Amino acid sequence: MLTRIDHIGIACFDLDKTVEFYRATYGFEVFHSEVNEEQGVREAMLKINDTSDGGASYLQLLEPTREDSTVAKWLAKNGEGVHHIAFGTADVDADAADIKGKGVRVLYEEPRRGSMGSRITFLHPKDCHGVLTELVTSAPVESPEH
Ligand code: V0V
Ligand code: CO
Repeated sequence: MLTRIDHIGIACFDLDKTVEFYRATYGFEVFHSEVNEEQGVREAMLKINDTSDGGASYLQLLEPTREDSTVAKWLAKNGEGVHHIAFGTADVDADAADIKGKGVRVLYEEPRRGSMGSRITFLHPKDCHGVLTELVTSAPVESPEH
């Protein structure tokens, strides 16, 4: 079951400048940043709010790390802007299988590694009324060691 907006992915040419815009304009701070080589992105997660399912909602600012990445290709065609929306679920495998059964193309056979150790997959934008849609299961919160 999809229980929250996990994040909105925003493609930009210059991550540092875009982070600074969100900080100076809205007061949002970087909660986490990382490079995901497989996806070809450098990203910053700005936490907007916690959610009732124990997760959170973020803005995900994305800068391409290589010319042949999906985000570089998209930026060249569209310029900066909203690139994808991501719904959070406790079980990305089950939701991806369910949605695939409804005739929507799921892009990965198995979920891949996403931000902060999450497991992610994508739905084809052409099957989703023009919106690249991601499904995310967050990494479990580590219980404190005794
Ligand atoms: C492409 N299209 C889009 C789109 N990207 N439509 C809406 N939103 C987007 N973001 C349209 C495009 O305009 C074309 O339509 C058509 O789809 C085919 O696009 P293409 O440019 O030929 O590109 P493809 O087919 O090579 O790749 C498109 C897909 C690719 C969606 C298959 O971008 C992909 O695999 N995306 C999933 C991975 C990803 O985006 N990773 C970056 C974020 P027309 O012109 O033919 O009508 S990584 C992330 O979010 C992480 C790590 C995380 O959350 O943790
Ligand atoms: Co994303």
